[in-house]
Amino acid sequence: LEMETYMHNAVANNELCLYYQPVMEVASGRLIGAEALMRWESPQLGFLPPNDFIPLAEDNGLINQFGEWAIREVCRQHKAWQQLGLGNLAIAVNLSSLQFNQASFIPMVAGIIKEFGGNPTFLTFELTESMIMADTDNILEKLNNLKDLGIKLALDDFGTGYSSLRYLNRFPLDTLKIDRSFVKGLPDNADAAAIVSAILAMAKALNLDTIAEGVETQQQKAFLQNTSCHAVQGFYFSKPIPVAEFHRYWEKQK
Ligand code: G
Ligand code: G
Ligand code: MN
Ligand code: NA
Repeated sequence: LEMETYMHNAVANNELCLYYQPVMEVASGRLIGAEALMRWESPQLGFLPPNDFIPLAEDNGLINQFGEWAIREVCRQHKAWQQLGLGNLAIAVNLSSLQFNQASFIPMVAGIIKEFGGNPTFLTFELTESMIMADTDNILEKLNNLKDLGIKLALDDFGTGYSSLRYLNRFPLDTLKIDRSFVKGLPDNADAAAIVSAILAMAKALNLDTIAEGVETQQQKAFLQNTSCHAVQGFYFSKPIPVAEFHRYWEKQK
């Protein structure tokens, strides 16, 4: 397979890059963080979004290398931003379940954190419901290991999976990311409004932070403000953008 051949050299040839989607605090309207989203700029295949190559990387195992690259890259980027005096933004990275289930995952992460001096208070890992619902007994231990390293944990696409509500308490999660399929119906769709309100009330009761994804309109933002969602991301603010563009976005809203 042609793509597979090129994929093996993507990290070595420095062809992967991260786009950053701004995350805004609802109450203040200020930029407080970003979600890092991988792209592959292949000289042979062109510019590829993650849905075009991550499934294959999960099949052939290269996701481990790609995922390790992404974690190191956000640590490097955060350090560069601090050295530029740009302040301390929270940065989230997506994990794939294959990567998370590797025996070497925790030592790999610990090694990167150590490379960058420890205490990564800026760093969040985004997990999916299926990852923490998997039938393996060391998941809690792994999540605790990540927390011990100082990493925050967010549950991505919340509401679309099969998570039992007791997992929200049992696992050391920090943040729920409300899936954009619910946000899409706001504010007029009564079911969407009820579901989002219920998730926000539950998150508050369980002391979990909340980020709503896929916010595209002022009306959606207003609904989330009225229901005390903590943070939002979506095309209304910005799509995921390259670092240079992200710098301009950051400067502009200061
Ligand atoms: O950026 P975009 O919205 O096209 O991302 C599409 C999907 O790809 C999302 O579900 C996102 O979680 C996933 N994705 C993006 N970057 C990464 C990454 O670095 N690692 C993994 N495992 N998934 C990613
Ligand atoms: O699964 P995950 O939440 O990581 O997916 C992030 C994906 O959502 C990326 O592909 C990103 O481009 C996309 N995305 C981000 N904001 C919006 C939005 O406001 N509307 C839509 N339709 N997609 C969005
Ligand atoms: Mn995500
Ligand atoms: Na999501």
